[in-house]
Amino acid sequence: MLDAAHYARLGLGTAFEKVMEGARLSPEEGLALFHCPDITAVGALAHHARTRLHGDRTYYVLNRHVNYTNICVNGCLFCAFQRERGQAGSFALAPDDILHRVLDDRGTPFSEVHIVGGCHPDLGLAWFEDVIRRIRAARPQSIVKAFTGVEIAHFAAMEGISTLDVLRRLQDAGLAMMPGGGAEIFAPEVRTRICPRKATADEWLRVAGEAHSLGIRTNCSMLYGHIETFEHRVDHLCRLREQQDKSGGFTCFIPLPFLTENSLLKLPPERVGEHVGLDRLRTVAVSRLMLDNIPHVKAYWVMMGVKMAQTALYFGADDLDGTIVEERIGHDAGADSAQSLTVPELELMIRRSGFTPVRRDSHFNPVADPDAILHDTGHADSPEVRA
Ligand code: MET
Repeated sequence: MLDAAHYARLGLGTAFEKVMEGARLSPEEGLALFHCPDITAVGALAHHARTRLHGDRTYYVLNRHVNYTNICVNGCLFCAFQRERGQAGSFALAPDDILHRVLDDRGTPFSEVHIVGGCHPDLGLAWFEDVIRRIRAARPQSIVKAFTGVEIAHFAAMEGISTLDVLRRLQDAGLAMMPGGGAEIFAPEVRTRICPRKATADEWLRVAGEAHSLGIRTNCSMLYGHIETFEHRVDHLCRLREQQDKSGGFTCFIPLPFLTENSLLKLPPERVGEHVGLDRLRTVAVSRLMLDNIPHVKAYWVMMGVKMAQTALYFGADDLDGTIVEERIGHDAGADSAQSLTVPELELMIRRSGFTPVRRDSHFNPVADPDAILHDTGHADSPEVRA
């Protein structure tokens, strides 16, 4: 499969050699991978890189998502989740609602609470500090992974303090890790069209670097398949790679396909549905190959769909994310996946794809005794939840 002459014929000779040597690909090589007509050749190269890093292991995590509000001042054009305050369908969970969700483990105690939401005009930093402290007290066995760089920048603007101070305060309250959203596409000519009010690329990257400097590891992402070009994708990946060279705290990259339902961002007819499946696989593959300094690439089953996420495991992805339990952002945009997957479903999904499932914690450490977490119920059995 990995035939040097074939890659040379495809115009990927130097990319092939560099991947074999573990050397860094140039932006031009990244672009050539996006344009290469032989997608299986691109996938095989990414699979080689993935296998060198992770063997046949495929990771999953026991987690629970909480989307605390869809009220958001940013109004990004691609976002189907956002509502104005007072608009039909808008919601904002009270701290007790969040705690109720966090304690509701549905029989599978999770190790990670993943919290993101809209940039709400009124919720101040003290509100979030209090929520995190209460979650930590209620579920000490779960890591709080919360807030994108965009939300951190929003809190800082609201409070009139620096993003570094916001991060310090949230870390004191118990924030252990940050998810990777809000990166979208960094290139200003795209960013100003799809999310003009959102934190800029420089701000997002600066917050990531600040978090890393405090020992808060983060994920990173790219929203693709809308108005951006392959050049914009390569530029985005290169900027993440440069940031990782500087601050080193990115754990996992998540390529997020743009889902078109309920979005104000209308695609030109020639782009709608254009090779959607293959483009998703190719983007996973090129990401794996370009991001030589980011250990993990996620096939996020919520957005990709289960079958495509399984296929992506052969195109460079090594993580499927997790149990999720309840999800709004992707589903409001038309994701047709389930709300939740159970541990047996995730394990079967991985085994049937030909990989070895590894249950992990938020930092990708294998959970040594998978049963330990199932027996560590903490406060999860509190009457409040069972009632
Ligand atoms: N508002 C945040 C962002 O845009 C979190 C995701 S949207 C719920 O990054």
